Amino acid sequence: MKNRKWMLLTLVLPAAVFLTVHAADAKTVLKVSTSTQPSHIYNLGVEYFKKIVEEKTKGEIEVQLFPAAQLGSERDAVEGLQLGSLEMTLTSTGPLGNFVPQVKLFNLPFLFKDRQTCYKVLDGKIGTDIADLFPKVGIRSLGWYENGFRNITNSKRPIEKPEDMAGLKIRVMEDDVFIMTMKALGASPLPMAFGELYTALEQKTVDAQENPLAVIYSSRFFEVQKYLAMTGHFYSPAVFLISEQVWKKLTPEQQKIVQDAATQARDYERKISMEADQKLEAELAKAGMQVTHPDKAPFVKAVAGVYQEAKIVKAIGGGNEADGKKLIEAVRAAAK
Ligand code: EAX
Repeated sequence: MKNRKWMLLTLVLPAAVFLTVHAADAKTVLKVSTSTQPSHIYNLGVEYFKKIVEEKTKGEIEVQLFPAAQLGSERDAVEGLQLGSLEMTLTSTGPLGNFVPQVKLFNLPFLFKDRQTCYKVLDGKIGTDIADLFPKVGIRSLGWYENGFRNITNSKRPIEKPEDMAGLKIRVMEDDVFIMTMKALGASPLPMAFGELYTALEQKTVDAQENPLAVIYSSRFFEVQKYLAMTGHFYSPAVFLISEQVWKKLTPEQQKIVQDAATQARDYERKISMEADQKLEAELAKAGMQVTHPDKAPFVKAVAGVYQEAKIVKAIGGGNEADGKKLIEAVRAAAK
């Protein structure tokens, strides 16, 4: 009896402790940061990804989602990935052009006429070539997701034509393409992180903002904005990113599971984004917003000059204006 006790104390117990500790060690936790509310399509997409990854890796990988900018802004998230202090983020291309200038291509106004063209370009050579630049700055793309076609809301007046934008203080994402576009429409743009936007609208620091319906609805902007103009002036891609150093620590099997899950979740997220666009205009009208459907042609004409901005075209070409022009033409050709 005494021997058995001794055996237990000297052999089994340490072994059990060892296994428990190393089981915990073996588990990889992937924290994912987003800027939007839990009900937003981004987070539904990440939840979809989480389910597949945790099932396929039998719990070896745990995905933890932090929505609503709990871990900081989209720019903070990208910087966190570069440092390795954060593992993943699903972000708009808003701040991304500051890390990989070629991404500004996808920030150009009225670049895409419909979703099929977007996906063809993003999932095709152009989108893949640009995504392949990311590891150089310590991040890796797992796929182009969707934020959506952006529309303008404001608290001042209905918008039917570009002239109605005159003098509107409008919040934009932090990139010069958005700033120049709003200036071309006669508004006065204010770049600001998304997390500060609701308060800025509520306190009337700004009169207006622009986002896809899914963001406007899930962030309850209808509480602080009266007018919605369905301009669709930017198609806003999103991108699901992982820290390059985190990616390199995964086994080849884990990398395959993570990439496959990200691709499945991308298709799911795009589907629910399309569905959101179909149903949310009516929901926003029911919530009290006055909706207009301006003719887009005068807006397209008013912002055409942005495509000639040397600084932007050069950035899109990775510092070479001729390459920038070629890329823009290539997208336009694909969009035909
Ligand atoms: O990515 O900043 C924005 O307006 C974005 O659309 C939002 O953060 C979702």
